[in-house]
Amino acid sequence: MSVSDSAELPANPTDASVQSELEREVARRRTFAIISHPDAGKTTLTEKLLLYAGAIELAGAVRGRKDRKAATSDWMELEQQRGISISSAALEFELQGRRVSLLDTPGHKDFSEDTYRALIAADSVVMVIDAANGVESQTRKLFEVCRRHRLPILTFVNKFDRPSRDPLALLDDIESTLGIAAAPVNWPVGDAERFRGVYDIQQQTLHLYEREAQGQYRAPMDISALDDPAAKELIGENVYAHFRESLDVIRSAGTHFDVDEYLAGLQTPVFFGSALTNFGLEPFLQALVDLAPPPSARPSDSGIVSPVDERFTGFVFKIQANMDPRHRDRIAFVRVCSGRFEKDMVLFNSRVGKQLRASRAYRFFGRDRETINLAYAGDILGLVNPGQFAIGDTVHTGEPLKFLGVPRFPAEHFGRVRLKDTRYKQFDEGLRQLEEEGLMQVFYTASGRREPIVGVVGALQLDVITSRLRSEYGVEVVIEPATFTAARWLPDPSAKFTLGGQGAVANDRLERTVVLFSSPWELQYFERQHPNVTLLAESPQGASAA
Ligand SMILES: Nc1nc2c(ncn2[C@@H]2O[C@H](COP(=O)(O)OP(=O)(O)OP(=O)(O)O)[C@@H](O)[C@H]2O)c(=O)[nH]1
Ligand SMILES: [Mg+2]
Repeated sequence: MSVSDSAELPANPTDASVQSELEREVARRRTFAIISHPDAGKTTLTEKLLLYAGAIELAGAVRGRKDRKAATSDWMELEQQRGISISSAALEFELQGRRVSLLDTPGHKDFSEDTYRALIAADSVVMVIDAANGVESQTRKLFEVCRRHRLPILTFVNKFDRPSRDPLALLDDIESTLGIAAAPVNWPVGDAERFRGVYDIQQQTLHLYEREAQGQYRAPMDISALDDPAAKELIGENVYAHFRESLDVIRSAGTHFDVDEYLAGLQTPVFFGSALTNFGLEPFLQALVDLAPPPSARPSDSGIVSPVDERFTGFVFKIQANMDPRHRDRIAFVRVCSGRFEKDMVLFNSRVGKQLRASRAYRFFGRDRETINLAYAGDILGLVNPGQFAIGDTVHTGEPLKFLGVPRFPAEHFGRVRLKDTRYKQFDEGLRQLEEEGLMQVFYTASGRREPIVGVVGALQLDVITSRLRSEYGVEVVIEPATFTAARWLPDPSAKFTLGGQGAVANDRLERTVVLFSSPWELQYFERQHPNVTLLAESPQGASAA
């Protein structure tokens, strides 16, 4: 789904006289995803943006002491144990008259399917770069997806409280590695323990910070002029001289920020700071409010859908079970693409052609939820999902339509799940619900339904399955490696074929035939031997040919 230029949005979100309620509400929505290589600081930055937006009073930590509050967006038990994000989290809050929806995504490649789907739900992106590491491999891959969808990108170069690369070299890295113009909006003063703050290039002011012990509260900040002797003294002669030198280079020869270039995805404004110590956060948050675009029009199979189109449309980009241990329900996360959602609305799901009443709708703040009665294009809406939705479904009122392009990746890692106790019912229910989330695919071979094969995109997801079956369904399993590398559905049940080697024939939950191949070579051989047999890399409901 690419961002289209044809969105006709009113320029002034507060000009009530000429706008409908729908236009006003859409114009004030800002929906963005935070992306990067693992560990660059997405979750920490998310937490601090919430702090600076006033959405939380005390910032939690990704991996802290036991008595320290956890980060809002890493709410899952396994995330807190490991100090990494596993699943994307949606956070919605009000800020300066805007309705902001933020998606914190996992950086690890094993969870990248979830990240790609969150990107599809966003209108713009925050790209985080570790100041010591520069542009890393996973950032590069995610950037390519952003470019394909023409998503505007703001860049935050993080961890300047640690020894960092030269800021000029970092800009150069962004430009040469990613092929996008990088326009510094502010410039760092010092690094590591001599990191003092940032200089706002446009406003020509120095923002000098003091460290706040654990970064739980806002860091005290002073604003002064570039030549202020007191500021110079505070910064220190050497650091100041070096900073001035590189600032002069950037002011004379650097890329200048241009909002249209940013919105077109041709340029990324770059901010420097430290999410951990709360340096450089308010200028960044302000830029998000000022620069990030409102919802744009989106292509569907029946033409471009404008966000201010009266009818309600949206698509499911994520399903998550058991977010709230008290409710134990399954939530379908819907990105609203047009119109106005009302509680109890009768919606259609274009895949199943059935109507349903949206009687329970929520907005989310990490794990926390709030019942809502209304939502507008741009919002991330949570609908309680007793098995009605699959990832990629379009929900709508009015004439049928489908939004395309919610990615599904074929499984590449396989394991055999063995139940270690007798709670078979819970085991089966857990597998079914986690499969619905898109965490894995489940296949049954001759050894029966008690020892299914699961297929995942990244091997770490096997750990997630084991952990979540234990904590959410109360069943102990072990997952042993299975030597398959690909699964392919056979849409024609009467297709004749022979399978040699280590491959296996299995069924999915709906008794459809799936062939499990033990190597890419075996798959290729099969295709050559059976030119008339159609193989699908996805289950046939939302299938694309392999
Ligand atoms: N020194 C320093 N450490 C930071 C900063 N920001 C984050 N960290 C640390 O870096 C580690 C990773 O931070 P996260 O916020 O979990 O990174 P992430 O990008 O969300 O990681 P994944 O979600 O697993 O991809 C944690 O130990 C953080 O405390 C920073 O500005 N300075
Ligand atoms: Mg994270």
